[in-house]
Amino acid sequence: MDITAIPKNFLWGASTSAFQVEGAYQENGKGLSIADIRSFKKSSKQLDTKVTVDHYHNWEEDIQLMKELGLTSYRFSISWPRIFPMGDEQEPNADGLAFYHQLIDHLLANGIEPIVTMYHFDQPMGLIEKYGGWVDRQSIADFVKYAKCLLDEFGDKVTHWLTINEQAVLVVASDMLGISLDLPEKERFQLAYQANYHMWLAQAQVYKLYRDQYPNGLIGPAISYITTLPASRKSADMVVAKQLEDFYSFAQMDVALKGKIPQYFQNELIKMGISIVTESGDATILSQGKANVLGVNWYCTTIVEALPNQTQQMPILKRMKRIEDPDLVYTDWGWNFDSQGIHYGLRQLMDRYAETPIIITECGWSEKEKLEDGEIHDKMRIAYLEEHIQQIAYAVEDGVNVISFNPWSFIDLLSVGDGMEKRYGLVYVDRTDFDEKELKRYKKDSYYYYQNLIANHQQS
Ligand code: BGP
Repeated sequence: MDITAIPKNFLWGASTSAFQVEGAYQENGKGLSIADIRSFKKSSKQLDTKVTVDHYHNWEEDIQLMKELGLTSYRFSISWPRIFPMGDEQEPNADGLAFYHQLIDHLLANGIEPIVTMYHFDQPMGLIEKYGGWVDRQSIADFVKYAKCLLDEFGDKVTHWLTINEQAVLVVASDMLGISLDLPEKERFQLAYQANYHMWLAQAQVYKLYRDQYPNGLIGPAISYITTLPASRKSADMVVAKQLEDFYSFAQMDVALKGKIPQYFQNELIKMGISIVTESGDATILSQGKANVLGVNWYCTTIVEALPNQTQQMPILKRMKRIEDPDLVYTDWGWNFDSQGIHYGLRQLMDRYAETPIIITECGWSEKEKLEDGEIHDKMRIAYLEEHIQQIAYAVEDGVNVISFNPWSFIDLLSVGDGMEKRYGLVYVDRTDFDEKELKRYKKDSYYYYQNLIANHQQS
């Protein structure tokens, strides 16, 4: 392994999100979010958000584990309903703010740079009940009010901000926005893409707000980037791969970084029969509020093949199919291990956004795991980390401006789809879906591997 191209001031981190680690779902004034409600629907089958790994009460121990690991950054999210329990209050919840003040202060005191996500899948349920959440234009003002509150409180100590996590995932899994998956497809996407549009306007206002006040700080989105590869060298496969990747990942990045909705995205909506309600002045809002850092959630590649006899008049989602590559290893949940994909993906980002700094906000390998004599021998996770870090180093060598690596996840946590069964952590938490036990933390083999890698890199 040769990672000498990675600069000495590189941030070595890890990642989590509030509803997946905190627990304390109703403590000290916290309201309920759509992530809570969504998890309660599955409470009889798997872990929900009520306790998870109880980071809310174990944050000091968890930061100690980060420090011992040698982390120099930690990407986490602030729970929106801990700050505005229903979403529409005029004043924030002081206890909520106090929790994050102590967390951030403690991280900084331990030499760990906080990378803070404002909204990671957990819009307050109050806003969804009141006016439908992001589908309503009022949601823009409510998000901007929340973001402004965070910037007023933490702007002097946090210099790395992420606005919205994986907006494209919210659109596809629209129940995370409070839009029923049972609606007819066209109607569901009509609502979801209107919500998507409102999120774009909201984040643009927050970019402007922050960059006007803190010209040296970094702020941007955290985008799900699924590098999309053609199944063959046939141009038909290459075109669908390009169009899918553009529609799903690059449209989100283009809006945030270039301040304009790309034509290829607008064309897709027309093909889908979707029309977005806009107001005059919206284009100016987008062009005046641009991100200056790119958060990239990168796990795997996807491979697509063009369906026969399809015309360009059909939406991209109907003109291709995803296929598995027999040469790649897949997790039990169908995510491949394709490390050169991150090198290729990062090169594409440089082609498109030049030297814009990039934070790898998520990247990780999931497994079902069980303690063996207090140990976890997570060989695949170590191999995944090693190969992906190597490929990132190659990309850096090529000139890509990656500034921080934050694998998913620092600690075992509630998986969005699969409860406690699907684990990603460097730190194991001894609990199952239904048996909380003592929530004891154990360092996995990957923890020691990463600790060693960071120390060697810093000493070299
Ligand atoms: C990303 C999310 C994370 C995380 C991860 C793994 O989409 O930003 O919150 O959960 O994917 O997904 P899952 O939990 O479904 O395995």
